[in-house]
Amino acid sequence: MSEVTIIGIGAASYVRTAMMICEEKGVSYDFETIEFHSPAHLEAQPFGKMPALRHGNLLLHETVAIGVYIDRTFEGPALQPDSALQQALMFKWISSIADYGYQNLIRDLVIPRLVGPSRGQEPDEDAIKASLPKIEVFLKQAEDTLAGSDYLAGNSVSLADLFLAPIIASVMRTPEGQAMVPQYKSITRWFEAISARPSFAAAHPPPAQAAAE
Ligand SMILES: N[C@@H](CCC(=O)N[C@@H](CS)C(=O)NCC(=O)O)C(=O)O
Repeated sequence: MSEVTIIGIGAASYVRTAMMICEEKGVSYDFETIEFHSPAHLEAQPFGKMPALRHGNLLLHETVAIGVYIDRTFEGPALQPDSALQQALMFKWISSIADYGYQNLIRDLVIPRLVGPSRGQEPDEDAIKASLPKIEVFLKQAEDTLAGSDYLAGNSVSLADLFLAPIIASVMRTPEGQAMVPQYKSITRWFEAISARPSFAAAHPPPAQAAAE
C-alpha cells in the first residue's frame, strides 16, 4: 500500500510538482483520478483545483502546503534549505511562480497554444503574442537567479525547482518556448540538470489520464 495519494484529474503542472516531490523524497504514492468539480473533488480541493493530497485521515490542498508537509513528515533528502536567506529565496520563487509564472507561461501560453487546440479551440494569436513580454520578464528573473546558483534557492534542489520544472517542460512544447528558453543559458543548464533527475522522468510523460496543464 502506498504511503500517500495524490488526487487530481490529469498530469497538470502542479500535479507533476506533487509527484516530483514524492519521488525526490522516496515517498510511495497512488494517483487518484476524480471527476472534475464532483463532490469528491470539492471535498479534497474546495476551490476546484488540483492536486490534493491524502495521508491517512488528512486531506490537504495547495501544492506548497503539500510540499512542506511531505518534506517534513517523511525521511529522505531535505527539499527546503536550512538558511534563512535560501528559505526566503525558495518561497520568493514559489510565490513568483504561483502569482506570475503560472499565469504567464501556462494560462497565457501553454493552454491556448496546446490544450485549447487539442479540444478544438482556436488559439487567440494576438493574446499569445501579448503574453510574450511578460514571459520574458519571468524568464529573465529566473536566468539572473540561476546564473548565480545551480538551483533556484542555492546549489541543491528545493521545492521551488520542483514547481518550475513541469512548467518549463510544458513551455518547451510550444514553438514560442522553443524559441525563447534556449536563449537563456542558465535556465537551459538548470533544465538539463533537473530534467535528468529520475523524479522528472517519473512525472513526465503524464500518466494515462487525460492531459491538462
Ligand atoms: N493554489 C493551487 C493552484 C492549483 C492549480 O491552479 N492547479 C491547476 C492545474 S496545474 C488546476 O487545477 N487547473 C484547473 C482549473 O483551473 O480549472 C495550488 O497551489 O495547488
